[in-house]
Amino acid sequence: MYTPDEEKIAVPVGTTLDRFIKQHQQAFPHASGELSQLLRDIALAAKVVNREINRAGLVDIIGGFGSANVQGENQQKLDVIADIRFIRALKNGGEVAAIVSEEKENIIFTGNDHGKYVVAIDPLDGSSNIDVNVSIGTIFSIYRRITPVGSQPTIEDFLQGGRKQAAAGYILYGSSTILVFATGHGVNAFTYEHSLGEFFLSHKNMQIPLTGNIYSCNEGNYYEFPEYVQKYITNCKSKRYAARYIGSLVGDFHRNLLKGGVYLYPPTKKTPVGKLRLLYECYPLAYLIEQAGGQAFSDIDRDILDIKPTDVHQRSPLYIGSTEMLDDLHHEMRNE
Ligand code: AHM
Ligand code: MG
Repeated sequence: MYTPDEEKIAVPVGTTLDRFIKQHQQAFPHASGELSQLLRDIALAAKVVNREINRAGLVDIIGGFGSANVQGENQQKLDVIADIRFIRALKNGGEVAAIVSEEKENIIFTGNDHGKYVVAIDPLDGSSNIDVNVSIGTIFSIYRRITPVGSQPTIEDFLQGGRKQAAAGYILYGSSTILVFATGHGVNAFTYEHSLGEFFLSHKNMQIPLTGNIYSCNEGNYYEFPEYVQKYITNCKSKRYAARYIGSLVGDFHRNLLKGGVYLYPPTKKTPVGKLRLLYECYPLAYLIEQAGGQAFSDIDRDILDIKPTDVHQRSPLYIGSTEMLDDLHHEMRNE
């Protein structure tokens, strides 16, 4: 048909998210198509939110919304917009029976009682970075419900524990927009191509380097950190590691996933149980990191995915990243 030289003129565009999902359908848990559709719904909302974020400076959607969310934190307008967009997409998609959102105190029932899944989501994470053009993200976690399909879901559907996640992922709205997710068979990333309006497979089967030289934490809280974290940070400095902290979990996580590193949000005096939310911040990233060959723990008991949750908005300390770096931190914990 065409010679190899002719073929080279038109560079192939690559694998779209849609084609990838179709090709890997059999590898999805329960493989009946609903989870695939749910991921498509999330991708659609991500495109819309990406559009809103990109024009944020042009229209009046920067700044505070004038209310506080369930955590008592001031909501930004974009927080609210992202919340509406994701919830609407998940409701309209039909596969999700209920949603827990960082922005809403109570479980949101979608009315799709025949949906087989429930979703926990932080629609826009890194709120303090929204107004200043710094990377922000969306984090999501998907469970197959345990209550009978056809009935109204209950809180138990959300409190199954991190190991029961059917899929999890995030969207990073950064120098480019990237959707990263796993369904139990490795972590893949899809970069958004604006002009075509499609996500394309860009990072296949991602693995975090076993070790790295980046540590990410809010060092302003240093004097409030437990002693083992202080010691660990001192070790990082003595090894001349790089301190890199955006203050957007998704951005810090993504960089460390690619380059090797560790992210720490220890308990502090202000937040003795940690700041980050277990269901829609810690669990999904822990699920991804495990499949990418790293680890995540919350205390000496190591594994964050094994924590049995009791509340949909509960918080946890988080240490996540390259295995060998976390082994060093764990060593400091044991010696305390
Ligand atoms: P948010 O959900 O209100 O945006 O809070 C979560 C964010 C994370 O993205 C980030 O890693 C952390 O809070 C930053 O906290 P701090 O400003 O205390 O360092
Ligand atoms: Mg958040």
